[in-house]
Amino acid sequence: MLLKKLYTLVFLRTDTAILLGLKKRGFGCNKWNGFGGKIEPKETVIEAALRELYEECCVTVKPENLQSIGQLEFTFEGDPMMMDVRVFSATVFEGTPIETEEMNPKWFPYDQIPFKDMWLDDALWFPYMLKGQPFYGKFHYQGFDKILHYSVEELDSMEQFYLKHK
Ligand code: 8OG
Repeated sequence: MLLKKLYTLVFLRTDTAILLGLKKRGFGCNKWNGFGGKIEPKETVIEAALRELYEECCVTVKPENLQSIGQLEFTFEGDPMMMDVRVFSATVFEGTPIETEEMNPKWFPYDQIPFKDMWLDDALWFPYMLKGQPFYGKFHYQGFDKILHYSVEELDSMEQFYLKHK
């Protein structure tokens, strides 16, 4: 049986750049990524996304300014746990990103995204996110450095996707 754990992942964007954070500890340490983490009991996905964003870079986003843009599912050879990652983006936010115990934030122009220092799969689904195309990606890893197989599907909307996958 496949077990499932929910995670959030938030990207702040401007017209010219995307905010990434260099993860300083734990899973994905030393990789650039968006801001997010596990959902706590009794929290909604949106609440968790906003809490993690604030904890990791001290930026606030109003729930209505959080755009649901994708879902990612990660499985690892020999591991029954599936990571179900809900991806969001926001262009309206308050505060200046600052370094925290978990992340060191930095703005990257869109043509300078550091894919070689990010999760391998990111290069495969970032193009959808960057053009605002809702997506559903599935990646099956062997270890953390090899993708055995994957798919990325374009969706009409995330709302329709979640209605079908309830
Ligand atoms: O709580 P923790 O920091 O361990 O949560 C992991 C975060 O990393 C969470 O935001 C989801 C995110 N994440 C993965 N796998 C991948 C991946 O392959 N690519 C990206 N961009 N983020 C990932 O868990």
